[in-house]
Amino acid sequence: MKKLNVGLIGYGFMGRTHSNAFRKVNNFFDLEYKPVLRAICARSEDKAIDFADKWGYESVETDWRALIARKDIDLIDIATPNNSHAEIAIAAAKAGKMIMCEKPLSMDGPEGKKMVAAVEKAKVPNMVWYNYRRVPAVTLAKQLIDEGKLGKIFHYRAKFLQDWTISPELPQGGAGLWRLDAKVAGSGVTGDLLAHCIDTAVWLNGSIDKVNAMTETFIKERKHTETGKVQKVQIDDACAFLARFNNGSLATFESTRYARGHKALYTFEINGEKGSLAWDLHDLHRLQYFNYADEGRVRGWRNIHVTDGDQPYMKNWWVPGLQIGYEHTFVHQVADFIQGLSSGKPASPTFRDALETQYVCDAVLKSARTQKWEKVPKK
Ligand code: SOE
Repeated sequence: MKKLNVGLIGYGFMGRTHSNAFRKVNNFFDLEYKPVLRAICARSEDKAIDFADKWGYESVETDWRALIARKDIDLIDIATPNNSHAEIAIAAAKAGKMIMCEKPLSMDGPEGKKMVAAVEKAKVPNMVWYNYRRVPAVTLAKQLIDEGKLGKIFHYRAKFLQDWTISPELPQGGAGLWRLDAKVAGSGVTGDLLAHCIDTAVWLNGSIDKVNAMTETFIKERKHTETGKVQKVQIDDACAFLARFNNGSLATFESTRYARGHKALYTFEINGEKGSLAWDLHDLHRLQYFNYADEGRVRGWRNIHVTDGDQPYMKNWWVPGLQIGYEHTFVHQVADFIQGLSSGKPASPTFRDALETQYVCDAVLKSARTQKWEKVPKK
């Protein structure tokens, strides 16, 4: 097996999901390459050492430029907050490294465009970690839609609901809370949560033509962890938007961090002429399917337990009936990335694919400001 030497930047929640995936992928998938955890990079040396010990990285760096300069690194994995993705990715592309970048790709569309130009100019393999595409039930939804099982699609409905920022005492900024700081995150729920919904939606149902959005920031000021001062909150706490897809279907998208009782309730439902599909992250191994062609007496919603060997990814795991979970989606992402290296057919979403999501997010935020329908620019 060839070695794929990984240098990870960032040690937070996403650094853990990615590291776990790199470590496990060859145990479950037969691949041409084996990721080798060469180095973890973090500004704090203590934290980097601690992370390296826990996850088995061979070395640590405290400067990402030094990591990128290393000859023994093939792939740079970016798991840092959003405002550093572009600088790191562009430098890594110039150095000829492959890149896997945490979502969202960038702070906004124009920045994402520069990242796409950099990886395409350098011809380096690249991918963005929109992991929910690789939940087997979601991949099965994609297969069913592509096979025409839903027929013409009329409606797409998606939600991503959380409740972790309701307290006004919660500060903004710093480790763990940078998602509340617009300078670091770019936006609030739009870039953090709706970006997932948009990525899945565009993958399943094609491009979005235009959007009409509203946003709200419920808590207007929060103490900033880094300055200690009470500062204006500039992210969107909640966002809801209407969309028209190019295929003529109508959509509603909603996300908030103020839906008391919901932790990560990502759901979608798709209604077509011949059938419907529904999925729920809290029950991620199930896909609900309604097929109008079924005999009338037994027609109804099927609750498919996606654990069988002929369902996406599942032959690589346990035995039929035994389900997998969240972390496996990241393992699938690495497996597909590596298969893309071997086949020369890059796995999606590439930076270019993810740029489309960025453009939709920009149009959503613009529409919330203008209170008008906004066209999504072509990528
Ligand atoms: C936010 O709480 C968050 O961690 C997102 O940043 C992730 O992308 C999402 O998958 C789960 O929720």
